[in-house]
Amino acid sequence: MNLSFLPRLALATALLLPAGTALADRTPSPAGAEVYIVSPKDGAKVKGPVTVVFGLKGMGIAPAGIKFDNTGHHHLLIDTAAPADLSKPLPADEHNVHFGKGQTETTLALAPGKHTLQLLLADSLHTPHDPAVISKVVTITVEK
Ligand SMILES: [Cu+2]
Repeated sequence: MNLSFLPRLALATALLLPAGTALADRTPSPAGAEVYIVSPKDGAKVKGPVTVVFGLKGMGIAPAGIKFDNTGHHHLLIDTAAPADLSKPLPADEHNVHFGKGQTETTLALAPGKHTLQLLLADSLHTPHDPAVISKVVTITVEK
């Protein structure tokens, strides 16, 4: 079997990519895409349980595993900072909650006190888009 075409094919592919394009396959996000927390508002004092409503502009929602241009699913970062390296799939734990069915809100049982909430959209494989579509941090206080 003659595989000599393979190196040439790889070279041709590399030449088609714009300068600076990483070969790691992060999904592009369209210009102007924005994710935000509709409620609660930053600085809000609320009583638990807390319903968090997700907002998205300029992109659509698709369930995890479904690859479709300009879509993703929500991830809610609870009391944690966004990962420094956004080129990898997001962890899934109590601080990094995936909404892989395409949900656009959730209700959280948060302990009384201050909490931070931040939304991060990610692609079908749970990796943030490039550039990342990430919300401002919302800080709330849950009252007893
Ligand atoms: Cu995910």
